[in-house]
Amino acid sequence: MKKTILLFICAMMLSAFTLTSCKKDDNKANNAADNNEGLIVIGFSQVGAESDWRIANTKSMRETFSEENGYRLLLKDAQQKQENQIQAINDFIAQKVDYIVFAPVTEEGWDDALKNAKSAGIPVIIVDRMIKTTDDSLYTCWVGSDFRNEGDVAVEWMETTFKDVADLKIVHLQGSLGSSAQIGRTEGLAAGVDRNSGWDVIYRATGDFTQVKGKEVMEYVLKQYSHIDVIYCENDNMAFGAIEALDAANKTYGVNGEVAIISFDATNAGLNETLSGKINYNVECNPLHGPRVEALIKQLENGVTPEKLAFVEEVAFDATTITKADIDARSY
Ligand code: GZL
Repeated sequence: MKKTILLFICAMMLSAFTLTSCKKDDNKANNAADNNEGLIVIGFSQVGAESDWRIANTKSMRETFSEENGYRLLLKDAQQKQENQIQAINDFIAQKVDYIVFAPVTEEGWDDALKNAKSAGIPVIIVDRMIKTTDDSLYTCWVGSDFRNEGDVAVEWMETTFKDVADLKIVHLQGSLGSSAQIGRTEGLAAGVDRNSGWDVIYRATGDFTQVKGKEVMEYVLKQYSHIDVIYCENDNMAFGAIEALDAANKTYGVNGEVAIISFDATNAGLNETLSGKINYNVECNPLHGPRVEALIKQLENGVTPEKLAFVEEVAFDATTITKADIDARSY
C-alpha cells in the first residue's frame, strides 16, 4: 500500500512539474505563437532623440534588431524623462518580452523597476549610460563608453595646448545632469582643474545635450564674460549651439579663433566641424551599440554568461590633423 501511495505522489509531482514547465514553455510558445512567430522580442527603452549621437544609436539598434535578423524590437522613446523609461520597463514586463534593453537617462532610481524585471525572470541589458545600484544582480550586463576616460583625453589635449597659458578661462557646457556621460566628462575636467592652478571655470551650466539649450547657455555667457579661452562642450550638439551664439556675437573660435572649442561624440556633423577648424578637438563616443548588444543576447541565448561590463574602444580627433578620409571611413 505504502509503495503505491509513494508511487502515486511521485507521479503527481512529475506531472505537476511537467505541466509547470510546459506552462512556461506554453507561455513563451503562446507568446511567440500569438504575435512573435518565434522572433526574439526585445523591449528597448531609449533616452530620446536629443542629439546626433542618439539618432545614430537608435539607427544602430533598429538595423540590428530587425525581423529579418530574427527579432521583434519594441522601441520606446522616453523624451529624456526617467518616468517614461520606468513606465516602458514595466510595460515590457507586462508584454513578457524576452529581453529588456535600456539606456538610462540618469544613474539613480532604477532599483524598483529592475526588481520587477528580475521577479518576472526577464534579463536586463544596460547600454550606453550606466546606473547606480547596490544590487548588481538587477541587471545581466552593460556595454558602453568610459566617460571619465573621454574627459581625461580631452583634458590631456588642453594641458598640451594651453601649457603656456597662465590664466585659462573655461566655460563648461555640461550634458544632462546625473547622466553617466555628464558625470564622467565633468570629472575629467574637474581633475584637470585640480592639477592646473591657472585653470578657471568661469561658468558651468547644463545644455542637456541639445543644440537649443547649448546656444541659450552660450548666449547668456557671452553677455556676462568678455574673455573666454575655451568652451568644454560635453557633446557635439551643444557645441553646435555654442557656435551659433559665437557667430551671433561676432566672436572668432576654433583653430584660428580667440575661443577654442572642445567637443565629445565625434558624430559625422561634429567631425565635419572639426575638419573645418570650428571645433578644435573632438573625443569619440561610439553609438553603434546594436551589434554589441546583439552579441550579448546571442551569448545569453546560448547559455553563456557575458562579462558584466564591456567598455568600447574610442579615439579622438584634432582639427590640425584630421582628414576627410578619417570621416569618410566612419559609418556615423
Ligand atoms: C553618450 C551618450 C550621450 C552623448 C550625447 O554615450 O549617452 O547622450 O554624448 C547623447 O550626445 O545625448
